Amino acid sequence: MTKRALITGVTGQDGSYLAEFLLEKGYEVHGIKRRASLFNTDRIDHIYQDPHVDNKRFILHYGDLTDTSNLTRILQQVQPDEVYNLGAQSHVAVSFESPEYTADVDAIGTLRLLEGIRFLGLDKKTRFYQASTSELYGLVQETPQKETTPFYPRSPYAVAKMYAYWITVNYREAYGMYACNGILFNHESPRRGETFVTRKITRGLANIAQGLEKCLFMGNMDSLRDWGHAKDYVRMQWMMLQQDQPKDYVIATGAQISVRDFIRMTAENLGLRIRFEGKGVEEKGIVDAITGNNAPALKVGDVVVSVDPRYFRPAEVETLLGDPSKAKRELGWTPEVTVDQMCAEMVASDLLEAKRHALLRAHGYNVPVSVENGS
Ligand code: NDP
Ligand code: GDR
Repeated sequence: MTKRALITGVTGQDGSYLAEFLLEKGYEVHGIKRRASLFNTDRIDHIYQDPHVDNKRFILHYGDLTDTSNLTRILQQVQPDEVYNLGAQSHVAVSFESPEYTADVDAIGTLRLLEGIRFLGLDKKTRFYQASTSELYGLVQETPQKETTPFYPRSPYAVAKMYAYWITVNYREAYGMYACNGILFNHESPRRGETFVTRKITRGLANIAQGLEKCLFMGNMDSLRDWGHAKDYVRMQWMMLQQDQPKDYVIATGAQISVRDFIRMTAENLGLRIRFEGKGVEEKGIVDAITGNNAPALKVGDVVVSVDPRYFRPAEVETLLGDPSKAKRELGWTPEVTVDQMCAEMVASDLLEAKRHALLRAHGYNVPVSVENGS
């Protein structure tokens, strides 16, 4: 029997990789996409299947995590074996601007799905995966963070995700549902949204390398993260739903670098010499990323990476480092892509795009390159 999966957030980074992965495994994949005034299916266009042909295995439904009747109807129609709840207002900085909306989508949206499954009597059939996050650890209480580390959320996003985490546990305990949380640390790819820090860096520096932008403006570059590749992490999402018992797992690489080091890594990939400027930079003696040369004068050809306080958050998560040993031990999962390999892949992809833009410009086409990254 063909298994049927329903993915919320199918148009996002993880949703697109997961849909590909499940299609390869022979699943019938249903995805929920939001109505938007422009096409928002860039990440899944390559797996789109013409609705007019028979036996299609990739089917999209309009929907929204804020809309209970819509979600219930889709659940009833699809009767999924597995639900992957990846949909979310997923940007931490934006959650400070839109805290109520973030709570509605990320917290109550999760409840709407769980309650829909229960209400429709699918609770013994449908397995549920919740996209939980390392942001739950926030102000960290223990390093490295594992499944038993206490939570201390530091943003409206993290607080909303904390509700989602516990309501998932609660439906498992109260109704015996197969429902589990993947506590995923940051994971990236060429499909990462442009306003998350790694993509902002690879895209921004690639644009600078092609003369499309002049300066990269950053927030807190001292932040430390445990970065992995999205492809490795969606494989784990599926593995978590194939076990005898539903359990929660930390998914991470177990290695950590700073935002500043990710900038350095990107610059090295592009062969750029960069210079950090702005508050806090001089005192720390951070001047030249590539040569280690502390010469204060800006040299011709240097790329300036400047601190812009508008990218600082009202409350910051300074450091995250995960301990994935439970996932390794019980599920045999190990990440395959290192942060260096991931960075190189992201740079190659963004450089190709920047070259395309530069070429069009050189031939007189006025192609605007969006540099609005207000987060
Ligand atoms: P993205 O931001 O790339 O994707 C989010 C998806 O959610 C998009 O498809 C988006 O649709 C959709 N969405 C947003 N609001 C709604 C809504 N109101 N109703 C329905 N769908 C909505 O996130 P990622 O793919 O990176 O992350 C997937 C999930 O994992 C998220 O829940 C995120 O919070 C969580 N997570 C991510 C981590 C990471 O490092 N990437 C780490 C830990 C957890 P649209 O395309 O229309 O905007
Ligand atoms: P994060 O990811 O908040 O960890 O949430 P993000 O890439 O946005 O920030 C990581 C760190 O970089 C610092 N930073 C900047 N961040 C952005 N976006 N823009 C900047 O200019 C900038 N300068 C410095 C941030 O302050 C932060 O410390 C991501 C999301 O995918 C969540 O959905 C997910 O739950 C967590 O990862 C795990």
